[in-house]
Amino acid sequence: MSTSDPGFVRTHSEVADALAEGRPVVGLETAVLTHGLPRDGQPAPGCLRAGGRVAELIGGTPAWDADAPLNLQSVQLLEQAVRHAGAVPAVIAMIDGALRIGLDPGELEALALDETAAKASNRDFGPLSARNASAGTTVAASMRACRLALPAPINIFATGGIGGVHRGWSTRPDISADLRALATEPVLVVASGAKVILDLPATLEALDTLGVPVIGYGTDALPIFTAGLSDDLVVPHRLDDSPAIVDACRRHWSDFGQSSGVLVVNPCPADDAIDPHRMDVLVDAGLAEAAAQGIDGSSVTPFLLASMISDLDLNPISANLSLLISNAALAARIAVDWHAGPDSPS
Ligand code: PSU
Ligand code: MN
Repeated sequence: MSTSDPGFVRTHSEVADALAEGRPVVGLETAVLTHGLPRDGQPAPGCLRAGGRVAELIGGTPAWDADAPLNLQSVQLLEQAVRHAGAVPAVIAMIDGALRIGLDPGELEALALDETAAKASNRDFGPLSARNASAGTTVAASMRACRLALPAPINIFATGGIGGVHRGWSTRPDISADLRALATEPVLVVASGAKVILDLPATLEALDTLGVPVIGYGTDALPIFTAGLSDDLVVPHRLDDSPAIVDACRRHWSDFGQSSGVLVVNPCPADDAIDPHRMDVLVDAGLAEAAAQGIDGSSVTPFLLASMISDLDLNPISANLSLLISNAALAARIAVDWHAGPDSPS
């Protein structure tokens, strides 16, 4: 393992060198590896076709191995997309009790195969570390990790969809710590909106209350994760190119002295998106089944994804993979433009 600092927070040497030299770095989470994407399964062949969107963003047709774990290959494609755009990927996870910012390939593979890995939010760091556990990190946990990177914080991070306000919040206030992290950690997060199983209008309201700028990348409508764009939900701001997003963030943090995160929402590429009305039906059916089986809390998303994957003429993996890669690539372009600016603070 090559890291720059001993102790319970360690930045990988490749990431630390890039941060020291002011080169672009993009943080990536691993809850998607341990709890979001399954180990078994394939994207639809069309998703990986030569000349398609995924191929364009990773700089070649993906060398997909039908026998290797889907979750591992997906995160490897995210790293590839970040590198192709000219930035250094920093995959964040807890490994044997240490919070790691950047992993070696063997460590990533071991985590992908580790069925005992926990799902860590930031509240879980201390207790999980005390028992030397390994865990995938949520958006909240990964944003904290970005701020702990040495020798300088990482300020750009990509994920699939953030956590938010769950349906049924008025009887049980299940509100993701991702929202609190967005309110308090000055990190730009690129996501395709929030998880579809959430109460999306309530999630947008909460982001508003918390003072988090939500910026549609080339869209006025809220992206609904794998289901394309909302018919009726509007985001407060729209910016159409990466330099404008860099300007907005610089001014938000430096000129206006604010310390919240910034959420940039990027729609799932249209070719791979699932029809939103179809998605509504599937989510409702999946949630009802989860409730009937007594599944709740952080187990709901993996259950829902599995229930959709078993729907034979639908392949949510293609949509999920496609938006993850698209978000990683956009975050990397923003990171590159950030460092190409006139004065390039970290
Ligand atoms: N979006 C998905 N699948 C996921 C997640 C988001 O489609 O697994 C993960 C992200 O890591 C996010 C976390 O930070 O779920 C939020 O979980 P919770 O609602 O338990 O805070
Ligand atoms: Mn929750």
